[in-house]
Formats: sequence, structure tokens, C-alpha cells
Amino acid sequence: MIRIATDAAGRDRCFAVSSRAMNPTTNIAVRAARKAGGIVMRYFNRIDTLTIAEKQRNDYVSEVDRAAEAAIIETIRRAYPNHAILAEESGAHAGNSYQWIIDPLDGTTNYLHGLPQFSISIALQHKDELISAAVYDPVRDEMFTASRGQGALLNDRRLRVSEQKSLKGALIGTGIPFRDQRHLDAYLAMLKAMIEDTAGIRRPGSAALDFAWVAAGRMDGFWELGLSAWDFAAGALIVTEAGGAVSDIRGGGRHLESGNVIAGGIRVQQEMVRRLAPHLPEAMRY
Ligand code: 2AM
Ligand code: CA
Repeated sequence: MIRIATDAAGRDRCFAVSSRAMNPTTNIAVRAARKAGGIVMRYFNRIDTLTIAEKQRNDYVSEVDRAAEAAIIETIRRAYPNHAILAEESGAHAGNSYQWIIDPLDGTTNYLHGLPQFSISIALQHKDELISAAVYDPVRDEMFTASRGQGALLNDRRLRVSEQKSLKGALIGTGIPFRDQRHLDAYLAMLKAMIEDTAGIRRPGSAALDFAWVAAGRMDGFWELGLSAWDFAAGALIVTEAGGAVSDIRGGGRHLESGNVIAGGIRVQQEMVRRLAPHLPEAMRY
């Protein structure tokens, strides 16, 4: 593809740019995520006017989550009326073997406090394979995308996980248990192991964005227990397409099932499995 742009001297110049025609389903994910981002940002400056409900202990939802989710579903349905949908607020909508996995506002607790760290997460899964993903940070206007076999992008720039080879010097993200405290001691043992072995730990508060940041090399690894599929389905594809690895706590492939997950550059991720797996509670299995 040829792009024409004006150079520093004011002359029109032709540039050859690599064609990064986006997969059509990834395109729809991007369109839906942008729409939801618009809704989320419109309300962000007047969060005091929102009606907030508590789904369970420490688990909030507002009319923004619902409006953003409705906009995403409408965009997807218009393009793919037969696809199935699994969305955080409205649950499962039946369809064919393609399933969209949607979190309309990941990091609701941050959002409701006015803390600008949240995202919109949309993935498409076909049978057991993730094929398209978009995670959108509307505060920074950063769109992270991935299409299976075609790599991951941040806006139009190609993403690559960090080159970090070991835990020594690594910056690691995590999520601290907030709802179910049954496994808090096991989590704290994991946290202790990571504090001892790494350069530092961060808890930004939107799991979808944490994965996107691992894909971008901003953090070297990430782990959390008890996530839902919509928190990290998109993020998982973005990390693997950026050359990283994602697994359950024992290093297997059952993370979407268990919600217990480790992601990172390949070496860091393997080291994390080695250090964290011994602390996994028996009841969690993987
Ligand atoms: P949510 O905002 O879509 O619910 C991080 O730990 C993940 O857990 C986030 O992706 C967030 O997704 C979810 N979460 C739900 N309630 C939370 C809370 N009270 N504190 C932190 N994270 C929460
Ligand atoms: Ca979420």
C-alpha cells in the first residue's frame, strides 16, 4: 500500500507502508470497543450521578457497564447475528460455534472511584481457540488488538513482550483477591515469593489492561487467581500473539476454565509457574 504524506520541507512524498489489513472479526471488535469507550468516557466526568448496584460483595455494576455492553452487543449482532455471546452483565446468549466474550468495563471499582485505569475487553472464540481480540483503554486512547496467527498491535504498532530473561529485575503485575478470601493465605504466599524474586509488584486493577501491558512489554509478567473468562480472554490472545505465554498456575492450558492464570514473556512465565505452583491450594487444582 502507498501512503502520501508531506515531508518536513512541505513536499508530497510517497511512502510504502506494510499492508496490515485487519481480520474482519477483529475489526468488529475494535468498532464495538470504540463505541463502548465513548460511552464510558462520557460518564467518567460525572460518576457521582451514576446509579450503582452491588452484585455481590465488592462487585459493582453501574448503568455505564450496562449501556456499554448493549452498544457492544448491538455492533456484534449487526455484523454476526448467528454468533453466540458471553457478556459480564447480561450473561450467555445462544448462537453457533463462534462466541464473543465481552467485558464492557473492566476495572469498574477504579472507574467508580475516578481512578483512570480501566478498559473494554472483547474476544472472539471459535470452539476452543481464541481468534480475535481487542482491549481498549479509552483514557489513553490505546487500542490493543490481536488476530490469531497475525500478531498483536497497539494502535498500528506491532507489539512484542519484554526481553526479560529471569525474575531478577522483572516488574510483575497481579490482582489481589477482593471477593472470595478463602485462598488469601495461598495468594499471600505467592505474593511473598514474587516480592523476594523480582524488581517489584504492581496492582493496576483492570486485568484486561494488565495483559495488554504485558504484551506491550510494560510489565514482564502477571498472575491472578479467580478471574472470569471475560476479564482476560482478549488479553490472553494479545499476549500470545505478542510472543508471550499464558497458562494456568501449573503451566497447563486450563486457565480460561479455572480463572487462575500466569502470563508473561516465555522465560519469565516459566519461572513464575515454577515459583507459584507450589503455593496453589489443592482445591484450585490448576
Ligand atoms: P471488573 O471491574 O470487570 O469486575 C482485577 O482483580 C479484576 O477483578 C478486574 O479485571 C475486575 O473486573 C475484577 N474485579 C471485580 N471486582 C473487583 C474489586 N472490588 N476490586 C478489584 N477488582 C475487581
Ligand atoms: Ca472484568
